[in-house]
Amino acid sequence: MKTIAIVGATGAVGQQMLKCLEERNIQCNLNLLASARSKGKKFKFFDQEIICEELNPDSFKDVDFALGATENDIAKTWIPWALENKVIIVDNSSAFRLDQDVPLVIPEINPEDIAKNKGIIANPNCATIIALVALNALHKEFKIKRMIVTTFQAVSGAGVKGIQDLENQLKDPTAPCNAFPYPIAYNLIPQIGDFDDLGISKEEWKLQNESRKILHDDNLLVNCTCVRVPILRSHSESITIECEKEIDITKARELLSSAQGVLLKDDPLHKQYPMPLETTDQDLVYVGRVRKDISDPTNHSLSLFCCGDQIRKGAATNAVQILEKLL
Ligand code: 11C
Repeated sequence: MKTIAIVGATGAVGQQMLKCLEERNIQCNLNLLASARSKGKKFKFFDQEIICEELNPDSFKDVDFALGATENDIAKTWIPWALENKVIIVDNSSAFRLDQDVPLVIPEINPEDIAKNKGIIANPNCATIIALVALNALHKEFKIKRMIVTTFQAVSGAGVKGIQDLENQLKDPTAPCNAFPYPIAYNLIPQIGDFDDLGISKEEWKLQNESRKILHDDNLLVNCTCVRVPILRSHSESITIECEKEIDITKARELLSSAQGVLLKDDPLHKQYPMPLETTDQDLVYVGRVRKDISDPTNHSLSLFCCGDQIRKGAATNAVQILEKLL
């Protein structure tokens, strides 16, 4: 039986990885690794009780695969330890995503890239995963040249602290902000990550650079505004695409209705469209509000709205799907 380690096992994504392994019936020897603070915490996995251990250079001696759910600086510390022990790593941090030797994979889109790994496979950013799962079938048919995206990102993207900030501030709007620069309850914040000289945030650059890598298209144009909203764990995105081929809306809906990982919920006259409350704690990306971009008289553009669970498909589920391919 293979030995799998979850590194960062006690965080929101690490805990979801554990649940995903169980849900998908991945039987294994499981090692749970985290900081000294979490050493000794106990978690259930199938019918076993697993005790969390402190991450250290010897943690990877008998490990075959590691799922990484740590911040970049921690990932940069432990991943070399794991590589020395020939562990294959699926890492959810952004530390190695754009490295040439590191495939960046959404299993519905570019599973073939997994085979090019040299020990690390990177899991993309959650907003990127949700957008590209929604767009993949359209890209294959119409060839997207340009994307204009506005995201509405859940507080879970900032981890357990983000969830706690929202829950506390909904009860008491003066409760402190630990994960965000401003209160998030009854508010929204048009900043995710630091800005550069162009006024573009790190999260907005990720959407461009990661999408180019996953779709193997360095010319893809992406303009994005990332916004944090007071929603617990589903990201939503309003997307307009401009394509090489003329858009056939009926064909677009047909493609979306059978696209892998997508649930088409698109009947606006009956108030049927994706919403983050409904996409919480499940693995599909819901797509709706599919329509012509009426500002493009050439009929090469289309707009849609999509939602997906940030902790699941945006992070843990995608990583576990990659692991399944490796297994
Ligand atoms: C957020 N998307 O919602 C971020 C969290 O690159 O994996 C994930 C950051 C990343 O805050």
